[in-house]
Amino acid sequence: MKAHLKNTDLVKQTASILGFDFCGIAKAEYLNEDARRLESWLQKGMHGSMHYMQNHFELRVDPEKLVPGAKSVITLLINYFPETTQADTLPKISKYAYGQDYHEVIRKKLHEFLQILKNNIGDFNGRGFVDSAPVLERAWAKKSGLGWIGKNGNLINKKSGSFFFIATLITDVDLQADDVYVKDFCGSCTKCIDACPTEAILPGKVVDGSKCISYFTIELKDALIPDKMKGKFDNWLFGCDVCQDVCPWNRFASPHKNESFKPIEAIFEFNKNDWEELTEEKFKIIFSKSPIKRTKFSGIKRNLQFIQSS
Ligand code: B12
Ligand code: SF4
Ligand code: SF4
Repeated sequence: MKAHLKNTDLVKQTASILGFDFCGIAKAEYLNEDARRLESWLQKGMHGSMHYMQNHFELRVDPEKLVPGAKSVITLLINYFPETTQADTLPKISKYAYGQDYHEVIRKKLHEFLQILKNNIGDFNGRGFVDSAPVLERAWAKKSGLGWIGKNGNLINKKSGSFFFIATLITDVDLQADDVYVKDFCGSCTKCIDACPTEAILPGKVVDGSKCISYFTIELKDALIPDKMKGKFDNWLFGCDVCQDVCPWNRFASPHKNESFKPIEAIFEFNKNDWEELTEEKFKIIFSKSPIKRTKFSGIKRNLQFIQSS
């Protein structure tokens, strides 16, 4: 068997052994169209106060800048759709934050991934990323045939919907790319646009980050949520799942079996009073391994106050 086919098999097998649900491969190349979309998004200020999005433009659109000699981009999806969801009366937490912090869980897996590949192939240049690096993860997932970008901006897989984390491995190993062509199955549906509480979903698959509840409740640091958003948060305390919950393709979502994403008890137990009475010390203990720590204790208190005053 030719070396690149043998290595491609190894990549796909390793992904499955390490518990990734889908694995796709794309040829590493400059992301022309995505660069234009990103540029226009930034120019319109849709990143709000997420200043990190303005940095490293060239790294985001050119894999060669992150890994010199890059030949292949491997995209890995990992399901986080839970078996049960919160009771309707509780302050809402986005499903991705029910369990342990995915950054840490996936980072460990990516490290193991690279180690397994190196043990078999020999040394090569390769770097794994999940969420926090200047990489257009959705664009690579689309390019490697794992799904299409929905009108709600999310990567949607026809078999399983959109409740997936995306991880990216860029390498100078030559691999067989997957078929890029994946049809867009949104059709004439507009459910996500109609349901978005803050009208953050614009035509042309553009999501105005600066209007998204996820931005206000997680990314907006040390600032108050603007009054004009009052009455629009529909009890979301951390993140927002509305545009995914209404998406017909998420009827095909099946519960994950990942122990690390098992919900922590507080998510299903804390009502408004419990959140209100929560002290900083307890917050730090209960959420020490949770993605919720990103917004810090002060962020959670601000969000709580905001939804209570709405
Ligand atoms: C900044 C950010 C946010 C911001 C801004 C959102 C946004 N629209 O960009 C905020 C805080 C609002 C946010 C919210 C959420 N996020 Co977020 N976020 C990111 C981050 C760090 C960067 C995204 C980015 O580069 N945005 C800039 C815009 C311009 O790029 P983009 O949305 O990725 O779209 C690109 C492509 O999709 C492409 N594209 C779109 N349509 C088309 C059509 C064609 C024809 C072509 C060629 C290209 C194309 O163009 C864009 C530029 O390349 C990524 C991680 C990463 N490094 O990629 C996670 C990420 C996108 N987020 C993720 C998640 C899970 C969420 C939430 C669901 C969390 C939640 N429940 O609260 C929400 C969903 C909101 C939404 N509807 O988009 C996941 C997405 C998983 C998936 N299945 O798609 C990611 C990949 C994190 C991860 N590693 O798993 N997020
Ligand atoms: S996550 Fe919520 S606020 Fe953000 S685009 Fe989707 S529905 Fe709108
Ligand atoms: S709700 Fe409809 S329009 Fe929105 S992403 Fe899903 S299929 Fe596409």
